Amino acid sequence: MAVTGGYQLQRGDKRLILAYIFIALAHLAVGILLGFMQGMQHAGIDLYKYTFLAHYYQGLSIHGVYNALVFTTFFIAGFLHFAMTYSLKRPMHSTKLSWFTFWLMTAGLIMVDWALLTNRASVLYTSYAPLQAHPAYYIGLVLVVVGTLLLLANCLLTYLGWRRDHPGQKTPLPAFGVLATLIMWGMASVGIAVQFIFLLIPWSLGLTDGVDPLVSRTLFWFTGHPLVYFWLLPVYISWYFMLPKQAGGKLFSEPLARLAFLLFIPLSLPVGFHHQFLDPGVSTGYKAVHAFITFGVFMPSMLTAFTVLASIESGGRARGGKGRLAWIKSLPWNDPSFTAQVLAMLLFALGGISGLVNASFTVNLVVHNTMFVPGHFHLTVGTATAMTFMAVAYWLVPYLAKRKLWGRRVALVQSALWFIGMAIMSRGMSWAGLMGVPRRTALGSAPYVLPEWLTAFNWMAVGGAVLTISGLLFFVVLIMTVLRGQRAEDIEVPLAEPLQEETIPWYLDRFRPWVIGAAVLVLMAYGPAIAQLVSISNPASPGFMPY
Ligand code: HAS
Repeated sequence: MAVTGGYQLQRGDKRLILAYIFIALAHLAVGILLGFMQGMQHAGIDLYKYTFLAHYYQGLSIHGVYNALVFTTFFIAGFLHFAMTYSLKRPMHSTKLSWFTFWLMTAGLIMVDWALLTNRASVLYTSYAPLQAHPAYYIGLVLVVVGTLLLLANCLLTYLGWRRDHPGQKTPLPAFGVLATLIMWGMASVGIAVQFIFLLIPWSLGLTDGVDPLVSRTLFWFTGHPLVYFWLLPVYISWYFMLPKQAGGKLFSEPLARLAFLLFIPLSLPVGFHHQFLDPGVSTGYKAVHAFITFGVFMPSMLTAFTVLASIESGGRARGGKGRLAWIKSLPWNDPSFTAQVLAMLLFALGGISGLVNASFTVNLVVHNTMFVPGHFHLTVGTATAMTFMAVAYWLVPYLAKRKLWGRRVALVQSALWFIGMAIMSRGMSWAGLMGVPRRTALGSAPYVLPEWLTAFNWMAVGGAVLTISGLLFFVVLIMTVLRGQRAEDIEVPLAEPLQEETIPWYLDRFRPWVIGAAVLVLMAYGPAIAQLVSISNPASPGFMPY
């Protein structure tokens, strides 16, 4: 695995990052098991009755929140903390703030865990009103989000300190990626902050009589779509700035990499209505605007596909590979961290294409609220994000624990199984969706299941079972690494250099113009639509806890 940048992380930083990763992975373990139970339920085998869970929807809520919100957010917090300090070669501006952030997020998470595990928050991960959860759930989630904003503040202060000490120098690339991710997220979080603090929390506490589900959903998706790029950009930090080194090559183009990250700031935000194409009360014009911008946010990912592939090719050729495609054979396929990320990319290409299907205004009528959508997001967050984070864990945990990775071959099998399992399961889901199978439904006990759906359900169950085996192997490898891995002081951190040292135009190393651009675009694409929704708002819906 690659050369170290020479900076030694402080002990406290290492502990903090390990703590974030531990919490993330502990929740992922539970999330994966619940995913297995869902797959079985769809195939008609009800495992819930053997557990303390009240029903399918409690299991589905825990599965979604743990995998999509908790695993991602805690892993990202740890990874971004690492990337920031390691690439700027300095500790965070405030160690106290770093630990306060961690404990605040953990306190919030304990509230969320309690509400979910006691069936007081079976509202699914989207928190759609009028489904109502216990106030602890909403307050807990707010604390987690506040934690991510404190991380942003700490990173900004660290960056300003670095800039003062390094006038005229370009921001090191991983730190640049961290800042782009957190700045985009900071802007995006406004929607959910307003929704939770002004609507859902007072409503769940009984301080207000009702809520307007449409306003609540709109605020949710204001944050909800950029949230997926909060999950994706840390992946891109690894693909752009680390993976080329693991491949034995260099980053193909620094300007393209910077441009991709910066484009996500304005383009991630004004697209939320593509989740609400079928909602009444939002004008068709604004939905169309969001559809167009969604096609825009597809572009930085296409830039990524090109740049990352070219970077990997530079590795294959540097390792002696020749020919149009024969260089692929020279890549380090025996490194599980590398292989897992390339496999993740292959499935992410399909996830991206299914995203375009979703984003197409009229085609969305066919797939919305069907199994096609879980088919899409298991290829994106379930593969691009989850598999890349697993791959990062394969070098980051050894680095932090000062132990060599245990069971390299097991880790390779694990990566291959995640790829195969996800391919089979998503195929089943997408196919089922196109036949009209609804999502978020206990299909195994639904009376209206058509015989032609059953084969797709079996694909989903088989894929889910393969994924569960892969998940178990992942935890075996990490636990054995920490307990039994060979002691090693020199685990290297892969940091890629650009292929060419280039002068970068100022706007590719500054965030302000992109933040202003984002604010203007958001005002244009959302402002009048939200003002109109608020003006006709009828906050009359009581809360329902049907499960
Ligand atoms: Fe999405 C729904 C549109 C990306 C996650 N999405 C969801 C939901 C989730 C989610 C969780 O327009 C469900 C929400 C819910 O519960 O209701 N999505 C898109 C589009 C993109 C997209 C256009 N989504 C993501 C990402 C996610 C994610 C990323 C998580 C991480 N999505 C939608 C829409 C809906 C939606 C609608 C609403 C549907 C509905 O009706 O409810 C784009 O950003 C995708 C761009 C991606 C690409 C792929 C680039 C490929 C790369 C790798 C290539 C490298 C290779 C290397 C092949 C353009 C970078 C090969 C190497 C060798 C060596 C050979």
